[in-house]
Amino acid sequence: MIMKKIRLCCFLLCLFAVQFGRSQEPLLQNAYHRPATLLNGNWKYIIDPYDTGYRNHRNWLPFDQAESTKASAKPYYTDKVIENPWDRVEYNFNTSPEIKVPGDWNSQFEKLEYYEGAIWYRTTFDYAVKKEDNQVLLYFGAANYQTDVYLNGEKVGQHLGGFDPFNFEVSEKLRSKGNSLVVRVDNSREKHRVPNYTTDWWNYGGITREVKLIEVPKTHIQEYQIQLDPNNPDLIKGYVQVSHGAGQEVTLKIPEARIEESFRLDGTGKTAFQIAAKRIKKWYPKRPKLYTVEISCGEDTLEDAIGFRTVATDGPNILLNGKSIFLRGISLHEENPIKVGRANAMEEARMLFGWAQELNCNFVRLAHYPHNEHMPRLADQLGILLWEEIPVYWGIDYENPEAFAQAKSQLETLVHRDKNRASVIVWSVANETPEVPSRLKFLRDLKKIALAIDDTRFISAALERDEKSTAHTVKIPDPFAEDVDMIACNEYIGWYSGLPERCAEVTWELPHNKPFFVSEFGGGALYNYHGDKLTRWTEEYQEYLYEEQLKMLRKISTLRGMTPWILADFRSPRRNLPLIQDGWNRKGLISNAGFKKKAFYILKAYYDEMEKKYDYAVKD
Ligand code: GCB
Repeated sequence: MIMKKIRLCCFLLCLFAVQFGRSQEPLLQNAYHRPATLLNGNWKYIIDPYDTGYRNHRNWLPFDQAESTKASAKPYYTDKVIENPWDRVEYNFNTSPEIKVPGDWNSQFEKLEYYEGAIWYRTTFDYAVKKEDNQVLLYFGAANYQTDVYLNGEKVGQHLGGFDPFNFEVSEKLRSKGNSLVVRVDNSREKHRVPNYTTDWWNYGGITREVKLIEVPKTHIQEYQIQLDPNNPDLIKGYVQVSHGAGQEVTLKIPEARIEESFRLDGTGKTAFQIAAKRIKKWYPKRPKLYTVEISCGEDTLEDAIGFRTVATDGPNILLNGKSIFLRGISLHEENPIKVGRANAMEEARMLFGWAQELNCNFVRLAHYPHNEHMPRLADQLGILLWEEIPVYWGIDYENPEAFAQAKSQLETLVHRDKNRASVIVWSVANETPEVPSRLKFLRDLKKIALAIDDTRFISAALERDEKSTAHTVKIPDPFAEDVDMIACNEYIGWYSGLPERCAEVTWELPHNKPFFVSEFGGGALYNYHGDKLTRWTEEYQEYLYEEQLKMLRKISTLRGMTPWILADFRSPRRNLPLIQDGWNRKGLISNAGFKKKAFYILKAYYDEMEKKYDYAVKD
C-alpha cells in the first residue's frame, strides 16, 4: 500500500514536472548566431547510479522538491565544500575527476561505456553582465535525457528530451564571481520517454552538445520565420516575434538584394509581413545561395543566413522551385564511427555530409532524432536537402499523456529551431511504429503540432509494409498514409524478408497519388569480409542486395527518392554477433574505419544516373 502511494506520488510529481515544472524559457531562435560565452570544457563529474545526491533514500522524493531536506548537505547540487575536519559531506566536486563537455560519457571512459543512469556535472565560472536589465540565458544544445540544472545551489529548471536544445533564464541567479553550475543528466530508458525502452542505437548519455550563456537586451528578437511564399514565389513571407517589443519598430534587411523594410509590432510584439522577392536568386542543391538577413529592433540586431526556395508535391512529383526532383538520399546517425561516440563537432558534420556527397546524394535523412543545429545549417551551405525527425520510434507509450507531452515538446522545438532552413523539406513524426488503436490519434496530433508552427514542408513518417514472405504483393496498409504528404516506407526485402532474389518476385501496390519514398532498405556487411553473394555479412551479399533492390525500385512509377540504411556502421547494443557485429550495426555503406564497401559504388552509380535524369537549373 505504502509502495503504491509512493509510486503514485512519484508519477504525479513527474507529470507536474512535465506540465508545469519547466521554468524553461521559450527557445531563442538562432542562438547559433548570438554572441555567447561558451561554458564548454572540462567539468567535474560524479557517477550517481543510486541517485544518492538527488533523492531522499527513504521516500525517493527528489531533494529539490522536498522542502524538509533543503537545508541538508546531501543534495549534490548544493556543491558543498568541506571546510572543517569534522564536516560530514560524502561527495566533493573539487576532488572528483573531469569529463569533457560537450561529449557523451560512454565514449570518454571505458567504465561508462554501457552506463545508464545519472551523472552529476559541475563547472565554475565568473560572469560580468554587460548591461543591467539584459537577460542572460543558459543554453544547452542537448543533453540526454532528463536534465536538472542548478545555479549557485538553486534549481534553474528541468528538461526532458535527449536531442533538442533548451534554455533557461538565469539573470537573477547569476553572480559576477564564482558561479557553481551543477547539472544532473539521467539517460535511463523509461516507458513514457521518447524513445522508450528499445532503440537500435547507442543510448549515449551526458551533455552531448555545447553549453553557453547568451546575453540579450530585454527587448530582443525571440523568433521569426522568413521564406518564400509557397503559393507565390515572388513574395517573401513571414513574421517576427519580439520579446517585450509591443508597439516598437522592427527592421528587416537583405542587403545583397537591396531589401530594407520596417514594420510596427502589435500589442503582443509580433508582426507578419510580405515583401517583394525582387533580385532573390533561388536556393537549390546545385546552387545553394544563402542571403544574409538582418533583423533589428531597439538595441537588438540579429543576422541569419537564409536560402529562398519553394517545395510542393504534385501527384507523385516533388517540386523544388516548381521543378520535379528525385531525392538521392542516405540515412545517417549523428555518430562518428571512427572516433566512436556521438558526433558534436563541425568537422564531424563535414565528414558525414562529405561522405554523402561522395555518394552523389542531394538528400539526407537525419535519423532518428533531432541532430545538432549545425547539421541543417551546413546542409544549407552544401545544398543538401533534409528529412528531420523525432524519436517516436518502435514501441511508444501512446496511451500515456506524458509520452505525448514529451514527443510534442521535441517536435515543437525541432520545427521551431529549423523552420528557416532551406535544406529542410520533411518533418517526420514517427519511425516504424506498431499499429495500435491509440497510435493514430497520437501521430495525427503530432502532425497538427508541426503544421501549426510551419505548414510549408512535408509531413511524413517511416511507415511499414505488410509484405508476408509468401505473398507477391507488397502494400502499405497503415492508415497514417492518408495523412502524409510523402509515402515513406522502411522495407528490407532481401534482408529481414527473404533473400535478395525476393526483390524480383514482388510487386508494389501503391494506390496513393503521392510521391513514394523508401526511407530504409539495406543489409549488413563486415568490411573486407568476402564470399559468395549468398553468404550473409559479406560485402558481396550487401552488394547483391543493393543491385536487386534497385532493380525492384526502378519499376515503381511513383518512386521519388530513397534513403537506404545507412551511411556508416554505427554502435548498437542490440548487435551482438561475435566477430561480425561486436556491438555494431553493420548496414553501413562505409565501415567504422571509414572504408567504403562494395555496395557504396552500386548506389553511387544509380545516383549518377538519376542525377542526369532529373538535373535542372532554375531561371532566377
Ligand atoms: C529499422 C530501424 C533502424 C534500424 C534498422 C536495422 O527499421 O528504423 O533504426 O537500425 O531497421 O538495422 O534493423
